[in-house]
Amino acid sequence: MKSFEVNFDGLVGPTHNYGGLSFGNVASQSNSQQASNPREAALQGLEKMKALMDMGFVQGVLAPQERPDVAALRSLGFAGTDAQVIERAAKEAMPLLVASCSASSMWVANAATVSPSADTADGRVHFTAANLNCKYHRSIEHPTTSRVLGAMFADQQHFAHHAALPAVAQFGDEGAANHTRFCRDYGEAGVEFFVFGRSAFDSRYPAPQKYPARQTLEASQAVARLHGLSEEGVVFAQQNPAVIDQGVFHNDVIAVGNGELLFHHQDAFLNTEQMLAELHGKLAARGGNFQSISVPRDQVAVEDAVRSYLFNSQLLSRADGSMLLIVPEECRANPRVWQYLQGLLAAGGPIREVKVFDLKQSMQNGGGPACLRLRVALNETELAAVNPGVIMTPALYDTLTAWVNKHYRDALRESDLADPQLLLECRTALDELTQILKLGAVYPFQIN
Ligand code: SUG
Repeated sequence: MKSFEVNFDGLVGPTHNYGGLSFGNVASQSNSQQASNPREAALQGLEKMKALMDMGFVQGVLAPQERPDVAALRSLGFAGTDAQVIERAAKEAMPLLVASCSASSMWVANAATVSPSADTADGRVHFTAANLNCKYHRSIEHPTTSRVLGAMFADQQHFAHHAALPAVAQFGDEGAANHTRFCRDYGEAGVEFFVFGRSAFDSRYPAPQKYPARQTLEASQAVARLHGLSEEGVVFAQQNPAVIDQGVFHNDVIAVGNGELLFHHQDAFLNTEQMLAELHGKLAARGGNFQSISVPRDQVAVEDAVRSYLFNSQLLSRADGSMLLIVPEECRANPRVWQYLQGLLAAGGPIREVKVFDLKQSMQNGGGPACLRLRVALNETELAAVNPGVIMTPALYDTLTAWVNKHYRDALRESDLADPQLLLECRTALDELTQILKLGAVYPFQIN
């Protein structure tokens, strides 16, 4: 049976703004308070989805969340009508209003961890929504994420959904941003690679000094257990704490994997040689031939990787078996990174083509091409069981583009977030979106 890696991209929500909310994420902190352009952000994301669809990849779309999250503000003690809740939060606790307005659910690599059916004990595709509990503005995403994923992958014969892990730092889970899967073919059993930043219960593992390590070993282990993965099919590895302290807040800022290939920075991991040997051995036992490309620090410094998001790229397998790398414009703007990429192509290895996309609106909050997509490997039967409303087609692209142009503002500043009109605009837009994507009622305003 044929199988595919389907990329579900997060559609940027109408409140996209630069809130400076993510300590440890250099872009988020340095662009704080700048005016954003939600319309441009959403259109940039749609362009990427369309381009991949046009190249023949199966492309999906993942809906944004209801923001401002009035229910979250109510749970923090702001009361009255919805408009009063927003007004009071703006007056008494602006940072909480900003957090409740974040469109951060666009970075769907953090929505969940997904294990394909070939890897799991019960032969279903498993999803665990990420608790994202390191940052308040992201910790409020998972209940809606679970409902949206449930509406996209509803067939219980093929899809199993797990609630987010306990919402404490010891089980900090950031989803697929710290998870990659290696395989010979998407439909065959593979090796799932879980990368953690620290251990919550074992002090022998080092931890970063300056910035938080968002993913714990214990969270990764729990997800692997929930998904019914076998010991032969998993490898756990620790991120180098020194790079977390340089702004690598997720492993997908410094490494990306696909098929039999891991593309990573020399300084990405601890105990790299041992880890690569384990990956090689486990994939070989599954009939695969693991390969890695290590980018030397003297060609691309960690700082250049963080600024350009070279590794936050999408590594895609083309029909002829070669690979394509989707990178953000910032890679072309960085002479060292661009030179490295030219050399990589000239070397004639597995990566044969680099395509550049303008994702500046998202990049300014630390979200590149890979952050914007959730990968779900599916066989033909499973793909047929996915809600067809969320699979990108030329008609859906046109409809979504018109929907964005109709509903989104082209400028948003912090002071705009207090406008109760923004809430109404968002709800009107999202109500229409659930009809376009055939999701049913998934948002708090539709349910309560
Ligand atoms: O969690 N930025 C996100 C970026 C997530 C990127 N995802 C991956 N690497 N997979 C984060 O730090 C910034 C929001 C703000 O500051 O307005 C933010 O949440």
